[in-house]
Amino acid sequence: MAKTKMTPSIDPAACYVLDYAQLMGIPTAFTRAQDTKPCPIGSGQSGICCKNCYMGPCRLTKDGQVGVCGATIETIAARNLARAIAAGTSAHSDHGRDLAFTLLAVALGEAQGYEIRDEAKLLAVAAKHGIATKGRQNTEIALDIANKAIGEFGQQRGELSYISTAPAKRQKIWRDLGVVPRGIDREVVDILHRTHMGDDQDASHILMAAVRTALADGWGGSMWATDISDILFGTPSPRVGQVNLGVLKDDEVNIVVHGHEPTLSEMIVAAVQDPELIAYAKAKGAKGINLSGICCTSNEIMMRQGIPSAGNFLHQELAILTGAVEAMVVDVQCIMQSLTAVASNFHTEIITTSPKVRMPGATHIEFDEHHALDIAKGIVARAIDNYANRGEVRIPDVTENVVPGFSHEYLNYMLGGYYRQSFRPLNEAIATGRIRGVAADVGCNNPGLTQDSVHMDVITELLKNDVLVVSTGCGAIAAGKYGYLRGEAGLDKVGPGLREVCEAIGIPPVLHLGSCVDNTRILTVLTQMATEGGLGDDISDIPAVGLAPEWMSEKALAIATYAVASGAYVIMGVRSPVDFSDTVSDIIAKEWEEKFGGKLEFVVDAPEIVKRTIEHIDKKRAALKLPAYDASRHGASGDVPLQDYFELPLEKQMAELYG
Ligand code: SF4
Ligand code: MSK
Repeated sequence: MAKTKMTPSIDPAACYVLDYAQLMGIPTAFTRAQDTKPCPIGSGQSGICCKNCYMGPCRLTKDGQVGVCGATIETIAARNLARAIAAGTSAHSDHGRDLAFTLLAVALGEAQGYEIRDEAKLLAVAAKHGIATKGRQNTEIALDIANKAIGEFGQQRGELSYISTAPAKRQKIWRDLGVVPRGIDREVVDILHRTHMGDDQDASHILMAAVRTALADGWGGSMWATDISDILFGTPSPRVGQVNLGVLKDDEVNIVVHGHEPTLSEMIVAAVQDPELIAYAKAKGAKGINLSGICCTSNEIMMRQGIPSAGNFLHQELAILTGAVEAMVVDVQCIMQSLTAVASNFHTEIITTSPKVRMPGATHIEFDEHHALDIAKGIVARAIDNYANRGEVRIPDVTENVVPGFSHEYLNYMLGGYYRQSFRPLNEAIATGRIRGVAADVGCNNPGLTQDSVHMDVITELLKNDVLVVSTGCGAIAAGKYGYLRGEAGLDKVGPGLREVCEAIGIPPVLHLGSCVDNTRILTVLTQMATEGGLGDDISDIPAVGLAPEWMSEKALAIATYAVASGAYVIMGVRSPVDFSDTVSDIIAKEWEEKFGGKLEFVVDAPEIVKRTIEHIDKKRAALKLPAYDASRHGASGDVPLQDYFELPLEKQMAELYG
């Protein structure tokens, strides 16, 4: 096994555990990423590869080359990107479908342990979809919502109903361009069909269909997933949590949940609090049962229950390497096949739970929402039994406090108060230049980069420049590891205007909005900012940028595409999957910008990502005729106290600031 040549991580907890892996000769994604050269053809850097039929595969490495069927480089690049977007859409949306079936079971009284925890959200979601609520039982409303959601997966004609919640101008753009999704499954199938050998051969046309599919994710399957999760498990609001491997306990039974779906993990949260199981753990010599999470399952239960996070995507193997994990319970997405190989060096049991996911070497205990609590208790008991098999442990003493839970609903309340819920103060802080703009730093870790380094370089620089950062997925966990999700802490690194806003409202400089399906919360926030007034009337008018600097999954491409189609400028890092085709690179940047007002670019270096982000924000500020950003106007004593300041009409605020 090769020694890691690149610094594997900026996280001291990761480095500590990786040193042990190195010593023991246990391979991890960090070493494999360096031992395995990515195929330059498959990655789009030095060529392009098509394997859509068995006359190929066709590897095109020179300009003008075509495949056996005559397919050009741009056709193949567009088809490959479209298929990745369809795969990402299918993963997010299938997650939404499973939640809809759980809600259906709850409505029918068939789901053990679940209930409708958030009645206000139930009513709000019903209103969005035109479902009657007056004089009806919650279960009746939930039944209609579940059936509406399930129906949208198989819908063949018409429009997905969340489309009508986008800004009016955006809806018109989509309708005029013919990209309004008809049904969620239909759009995924459409891409698989049109990219089959001998179908759509026009790169631009293929990619417009990919946009429609991505919109079926962002304004369809993912939005259903977020809303139904909130109905069943509660809409997140800020709570204190902890992140990093130090959340594992050396004297308790450690259970780590990993994947994406909150359905089973919420039941495990309930099961670990069962007095009988706690007593059972004590009888086995442990001091208690300690639950933590990895990846987006972790985000789901940290946002709602304050359950600690053992880390982001690249921490999944590392948690096992501590020797302290009795059971790692996985569901769907982002689960490395290497987990069982790493676990074979320790006592850790890997437990798969989804009917869709089996792993050789893992124990399969299939999840069924009709008996969820019993299944969760069985898993916890199994982990307790495994405690006796634990050997030496090495848990790095590294944790950080975090305050996650900034749902769109909480932001509304936080900014406007209970009686005047509103995004106006945020819009006004941007309009006056206290906040220069907004950036969403989202997405994965990628072992081709130093873990968390680009997330942190980008976030740090943007905060210094008074750019408010919102975050989801593994990017949010990264921000948490380095102190940016800690209430007022970290504000010494934040620009003066943003700092004032954070101090006045009492928020961290980076707002954790949830898991990767919860990028839809960002769409909702942007929609409300666009309709609130003062920042134009469409998402594309807002001084905001989407960033996925360490992305790795197909879901990230789907998210980026629906964000672009919604009007956002999105910059992804790592490398471009369409690098070898200038035509396709131009379509997703220039052509999409003309059509949607948003564009997709791939930029590797953190300073360049920051530069383009700030340039875009300033360009949007200028287009809105807002005052140019000037940090020297803020932060000095003598400023009008922010709360009073927000009470003034916008013209007075401008006069206050600019004379
Ligand atoms: Fe080659 Fe065309 Fe078949 Fe692709 S579809 S593998 S380019 S022959
Ligand atoms: S888990 S998709 S590594 S964000 Fe949502 Fe993290 Fe990316 Fe998976």
